[in-house]
Amino acid sequence: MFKGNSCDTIAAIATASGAGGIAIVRVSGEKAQDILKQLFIPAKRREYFESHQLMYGRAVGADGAMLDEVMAVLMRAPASYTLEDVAEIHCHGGGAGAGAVLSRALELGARMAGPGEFTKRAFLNGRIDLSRAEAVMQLIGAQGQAAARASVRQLEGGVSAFVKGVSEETTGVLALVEASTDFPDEVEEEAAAGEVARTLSGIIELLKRSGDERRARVLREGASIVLAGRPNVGKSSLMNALLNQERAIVTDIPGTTRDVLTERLTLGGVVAEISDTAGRRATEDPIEKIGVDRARRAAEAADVVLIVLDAAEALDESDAELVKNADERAIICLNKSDLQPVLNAQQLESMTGAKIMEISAQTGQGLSELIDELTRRVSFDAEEGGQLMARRHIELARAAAESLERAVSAIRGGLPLDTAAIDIREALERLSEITGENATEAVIDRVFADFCVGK
Ligand SMILES: Nc1nc2c(ncn2[C@@H]2O[C@H](COP(=O)(O)OP(=O)(O)OP(=O)(O)O)[C@@H](O)[C@H]2O)c(=O)[nH]1
Ligand SMILES: [Mg+2]
Repeated sequence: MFKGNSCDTIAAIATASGAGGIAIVRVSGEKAQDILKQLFIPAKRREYFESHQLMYGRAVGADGAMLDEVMAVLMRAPASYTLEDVAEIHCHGGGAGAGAVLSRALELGARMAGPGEFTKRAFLNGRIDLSRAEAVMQLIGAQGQAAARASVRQLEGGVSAFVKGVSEETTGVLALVEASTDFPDEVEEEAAAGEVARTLSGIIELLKRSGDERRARVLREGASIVLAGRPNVGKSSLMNALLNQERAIVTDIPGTTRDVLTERLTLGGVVAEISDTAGRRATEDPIEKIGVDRARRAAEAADVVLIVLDAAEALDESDAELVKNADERAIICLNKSDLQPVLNAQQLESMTGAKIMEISAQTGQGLSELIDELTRRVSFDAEEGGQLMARRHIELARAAAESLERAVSAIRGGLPLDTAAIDIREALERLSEITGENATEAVIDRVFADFCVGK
């Protein structure tokens, strides 16, 4: 672990740019207190720079002229975000006042902070581990409550605790491996090998589950739901009904929708994207052709595919193809079930194992059941421990699992137990990179480069 350059003092505007109630200038480092005392004049003398005491007063320039009317607070080390002396000056929003205050802080000896540099200091000074620092950034960018909850859990140390648990178990296995090589007379190698392989398999399972990329992506970015079906079955009508707004154009002319139309939808606290697409049919129209092609690609990449059929019409070839190719992502929506039925669920059941729901986009029949089903599919128990969210963590968990798999196959292949030790150590190494214990400067720089300035 190396230390930050604590002699230098950094400053930045910590709030988002643009109009807003307040804009905060944050200063951290040895000179923070000194800088605050020079640029801030409190209205009341008696509350003069007590730590963690919000003060009212004026921010002034070199000539003593007022830059802004502000509130200011000094947080003395180590009780601060960075563990250093931190000063915050709360200016009127809009950026002009904060800009002037920041310039003054720079004149007084601070330097402009890089992206995430305050949080980086919190990490380098040992207040938080790397996974918690990353949680701060995820929380800022969180889409929907589930992502926010997952970030908060990570901020509270969920990832650190998970990594610690897995590492301890793996270390236990390593100890057994080492004992069997160091004291061959006392440890029965065959029995030990069996136990090592079993325990490692359990750990591998756990790592793989926590590194499920699809669940992580759904948490980070939201699930994608795509409507598919032939023209005129009511895809756009269903999109509008689910969104509760007249978003897509609906007409009785087949081929109305030409392009992919995407909107946001929140289902059980998870943000999802729903896309309406062009009805699939063979066509000579070059524009429609492109639309149909895009529809196919959108459905291929989706987390959930809503296959829409017209219950008042017999199944045609393109319907049948969609139904036959329905996989576990599909929900078959038998739309227009308010009309005299020609097609029913029983007929379809023999063709597919996919979930079939009778609905009407027009009357709203069956829609709440469909929404429940969608919610169930896009939201999983985000409270469940151990789901990693950040790409970096997932890659490391996967690399650790691969190392352990090599260890298991060496043991199962009858190789001496100590050959597995190298792979087990490697897995432990990868795990410790998640919390940053062994992170190199390059890794740390990469993590913080994605942060915003001022955080
Ligand atoms: N009775 C009834 N009519 C419906 C229902 N859903 C849609 N329609 C009608 O079916 C026609 C086609 O609806 P759209 O939503 O435009 O169909 P689409 O699948 O988007 O069609 P394309 O964009 O051409 O692929 C319109 O006249 C709708 O009013 C329904 O549940 N019941
Ligand atoms: Mg349409």
